[in-house]
Amino acid sequence: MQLYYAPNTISVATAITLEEAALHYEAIRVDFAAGEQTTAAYRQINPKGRVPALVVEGGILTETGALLEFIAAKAPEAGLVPDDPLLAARMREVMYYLASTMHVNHAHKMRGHRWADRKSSWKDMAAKVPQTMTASCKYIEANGLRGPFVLGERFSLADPYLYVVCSWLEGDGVDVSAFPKIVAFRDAMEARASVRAVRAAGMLG
Ligand SMILES: N[C@@H](CCC(=O)N[C@@H](CS)C(=O)NCC(=O)O)C(=O)O
Repeated sequence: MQLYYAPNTISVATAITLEEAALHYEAIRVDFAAGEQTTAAYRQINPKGRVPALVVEGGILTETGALLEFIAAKAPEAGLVPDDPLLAARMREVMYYLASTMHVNHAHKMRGHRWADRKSSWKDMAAKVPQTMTASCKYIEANGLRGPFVLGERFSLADPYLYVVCSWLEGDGVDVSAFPKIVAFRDAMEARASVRAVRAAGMLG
């Protein structure tokens, strides 16, 4: 497999999950500073001009949630999705929230041009990010984290996803000291070999 990624972006959640699953992959860095994700060549890989994209036997997959589910299905022995339907749905409840709300809140800081044409509107959207990300943290702190991990003691696909989103909090102007469960969750993730490996590879930092 080949993972197209950029450091500190949501694509790193896929790298962490590949590490957790002990699946071999080649990491290919997309140069955001040079706008490589917007080039015609990269759009052949991901027509959305975003990372992650995962090249697998039979095609190219995009969308973090889909990639994580694919990895879990390829490595069932890693136990990344609970068998219990309620627990599995709880895991996805957090993943869908991250994809549809919290990541989108974060994107308003740098990517206002997606939603509005006036630069003054971009500034206004960016100014709102500390507030919307803090609101998301309140939700995660109260309802998203049942223990050290999303499902309590049990690690699942929601954890690498949440971890990468939570690595953006300081940059998004969130006072993390108000969220002790999130801080403890980040510490628990940072102790894992998977996170250490992607950090050592320069994907986080
Ligand atoms: N829903 C997508 C979102 C992907 C996404 O927005 N990735 C960002 C990085 S965090 C990106 O590639 N941005 C590049 C750009 O907007 O030019 C997923 O989770 O895969």
